[in-house]
Amino acid sequence: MNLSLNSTFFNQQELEELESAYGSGGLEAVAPLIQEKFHNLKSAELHIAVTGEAGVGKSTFINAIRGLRGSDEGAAETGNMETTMEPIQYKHPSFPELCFWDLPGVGTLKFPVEDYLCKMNFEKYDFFIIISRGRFTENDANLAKEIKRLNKNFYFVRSQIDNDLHALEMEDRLADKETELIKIKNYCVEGLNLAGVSPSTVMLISSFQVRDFDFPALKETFLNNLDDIKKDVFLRTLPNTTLKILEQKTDHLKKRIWIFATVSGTVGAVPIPGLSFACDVGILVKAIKEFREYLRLDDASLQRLADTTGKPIEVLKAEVKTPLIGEVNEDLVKRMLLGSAAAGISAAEVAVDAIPVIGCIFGAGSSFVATYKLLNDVLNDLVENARKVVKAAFKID
Ligand SMILES: Nc1nc2c(ncn2[C@@H]2O[C@H](COP(=O)(O)OP(=O)(O)OP(=O)(O)O)[C@@H](O)[C@H]2O)c(=O)[nH]1
Ligand SMILES: [Mg+2]
Repeated sequence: MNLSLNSTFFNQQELEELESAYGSGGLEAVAPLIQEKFHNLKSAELHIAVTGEAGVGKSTFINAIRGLRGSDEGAAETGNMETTMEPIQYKHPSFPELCFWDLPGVGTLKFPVEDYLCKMNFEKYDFFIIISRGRFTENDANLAKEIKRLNKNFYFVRSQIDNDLHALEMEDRLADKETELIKIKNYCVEGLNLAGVSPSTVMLISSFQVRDFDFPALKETFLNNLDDIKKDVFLRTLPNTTLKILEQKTDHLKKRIWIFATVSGTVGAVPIPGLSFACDVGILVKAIKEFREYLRLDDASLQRLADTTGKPIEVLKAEVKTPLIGEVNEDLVKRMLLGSAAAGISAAEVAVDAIPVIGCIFGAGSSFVATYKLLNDVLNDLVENARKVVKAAFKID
C-alpha cells in the first residue's frame, strides 16, 4: 500500500504500525495508537534556551519574540547590569506550552563556558538560540562548539543590528546598508566555520524592530526545523501577520482533522438520534474552538490585532461572516452533522485517498467520513474568514 507521509502526524514507521495493527486487530487495535498521538499533541511543550554573553540582548529578545515590551507585565528584566543569574522561564503569555529560557550570560567569572551548559541542564531544551552583538567572540565560538558536542541544535542570532545601522548613519555611509549587513552575516558565518560548527543559520535582528531584518525569517526557520508535534506548539503561538503564516497554519490543521475525526468516532463515541453512527460530539466542539483560536478568529485575538494594527475592531469583525464565530456547542455540531448526513457523503468526497492508511481503516458510512467532512468544511470556512481579516488588517489585495 502507498502510505502517505506528508499528510499526517505519523512517520513512516508509525503508519506501518497502524496498518499492521489494523490487519491483526481491526479498528479496536488502531484506536489507542491514534488516541496516543492525540494526547501527545495536547501535552506537547517547546522549550527554547536563549544564551550568549552578558548584556548582548537575551532578555530583550525574549520579550520581543513573545510580543512584549520591557515595561509590559510578565516581561523579562533587561538593562545594562548583569541581571540574569540562573535560567529563568518565560512562558508565552497566551500559550504557556511555549517556553523561553533566559540563561545567564556565558563567559563571566561566575559562568565560564566549560561547565556552563551542564549547569544550565542543557538536556531539557529543544534547541538553543545564541545571541551575539558586535564582534564574534571566543565565548560565542566555544558556546556553539559545546552545544554541538552535546548533540543539540542552535541558531546564531546577531542582535542590535539597528545600532550597527545607526553607526553607519553617523558616518554618513547608510548607502552601504545592504553590503554592510551581508558583511556582518558573513563575518559571523566565518567565525562559526573557524570554530568547526558549520553549517549553521545566522540571522541578523533588532529586538526593537520585529518586522524588519531577519526577525520574521527567524520564526520561519524554527518552524521548518521542528517535527510536526513541536511545530504545532510553535505555530499556534504565531499571530497571522502574513498570509504565508496563515497558509502554514491551514496546511498544518488539515493534518489534524483526521486525528480528531478518529478519536471522535472511537473512544467515547455515543449514538446520536437521527444519525446512523456514533461519535463524541464534545471532541468536535473542542476541535472547532481550537481551529478558531489557532486562526485568530476568537474575540481576544481580533482585539489584539486591532490594537497592534490600529484598525478599529469593528472593521476587522465586519470581515468575519461565519456563524462559527459565535457560540459553538454540542447542539450546533449535532445540527451540522444531521445536515451533512442528509446531504449524503461519500468516502471519495473526504479524499481519504490523501491518507491511504486511513482510507483502508475507515469505509464510507462510518462516523469518520461524516466527522472528517464536517471538520474539513469548518476549517475551510474559518480559513476563508481569517484570510479576509489578515488582508483587511494589513491592507493586502
Ligand atoms: N538598540 C538595541 N538595543 C538592544 C537590543 N537588544 C537589547 N538591547 C539593549 O541592550 C541592553 C542589554 O539588553 P538585555 O536584554 O538586558 O541583555 P541580556 O543579554 O539579557 O543581559 P544579561 O541578562 O545581563 O546577560 C539593554 O539596554 C537593551 O535595551 C536591540 O536589538 N537593539
Ligand atoms: Mg538578561
